[in-house]
Amino acid sequence: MPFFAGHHRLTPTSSLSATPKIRYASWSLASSDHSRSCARAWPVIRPRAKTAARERCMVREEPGNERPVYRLFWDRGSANMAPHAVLREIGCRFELIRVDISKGENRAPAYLALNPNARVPTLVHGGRVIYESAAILMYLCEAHPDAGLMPLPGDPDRGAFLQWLFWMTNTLQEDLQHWWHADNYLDGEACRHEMKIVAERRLERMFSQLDSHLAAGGPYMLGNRFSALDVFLVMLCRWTRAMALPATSYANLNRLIGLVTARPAWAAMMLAEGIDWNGPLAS
Ligand SMILES: N[C@@H](CCC(=O)N[C@@H](CS)C(=O)NCC(=O)O)C(=O)O
Repeated sequence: MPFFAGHHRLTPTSSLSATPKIRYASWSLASSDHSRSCARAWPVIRPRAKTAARERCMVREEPGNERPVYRLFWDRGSANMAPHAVLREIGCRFELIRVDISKGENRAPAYLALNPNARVPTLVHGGRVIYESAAILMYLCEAHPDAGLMPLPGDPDRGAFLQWLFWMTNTLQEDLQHWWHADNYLDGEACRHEMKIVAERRLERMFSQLDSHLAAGGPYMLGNRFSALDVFLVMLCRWTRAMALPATSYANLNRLIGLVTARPAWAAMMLAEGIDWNGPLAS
């Protein structure tokens, strides 16, 4: 019983929401039988024995072994896009569980028990819960080295991979947050407006920097080597499409966007999330 670790367990509910081709189970957390005796941090994640109402989104299903390996809590077009596409690149079994931010489901106590930041994505793997899209990305890539989606320790490209991924998540993504969610930072409308202007200016510089990097050594962030970094970057590029200078305006970034969006895994992710490049954005 290694994962009797917290206060809740995940159970499916009977309602299902429809999206193209795939239906996703909605979810709830119920008190664990073991909640009183266990003090560790993470909720217990245990599906009910009967899962007839649950339809899983899995690729490469193996007969006789249909349990999803991973559960990804997501919303349309959100920071889950990259981990979601990477799950499909890897080809492992997984289940998508929608957290509808527009309905406040990310603030439900059940979800907060998984991710106290009230953000998506969250990945559940066995009894482990991981949030932060870049961390999930690395976790998946390292768990599936055969997929070749990131340079592992000892690989000369590893430093560049880590550098860019951390820069993207703590610098580029931060300014995208300022642009989309100035309301998270400032109270006054005038201040928010100014914050958006500054963020957009900073983003233009960052996308120019990326474009120069790709011009000098593309077409991918690691030269000729496709990696999860490219998927992460293209996710962030999509979030610029309502800006004066979207990422598609930069020739080398646009080439990268073309390469990544042509991949079957990316296309399947977009279809499953019910979005296109110009469609709805939750971020
Ligand atoms: N640094 C986090 C950011 C996640 C994030 O901001 N997710 C947004 C959607 S893209 C969210 O859940 N927003 C809900 C809210 O702020 O209420 C990550 O990369 O996972």
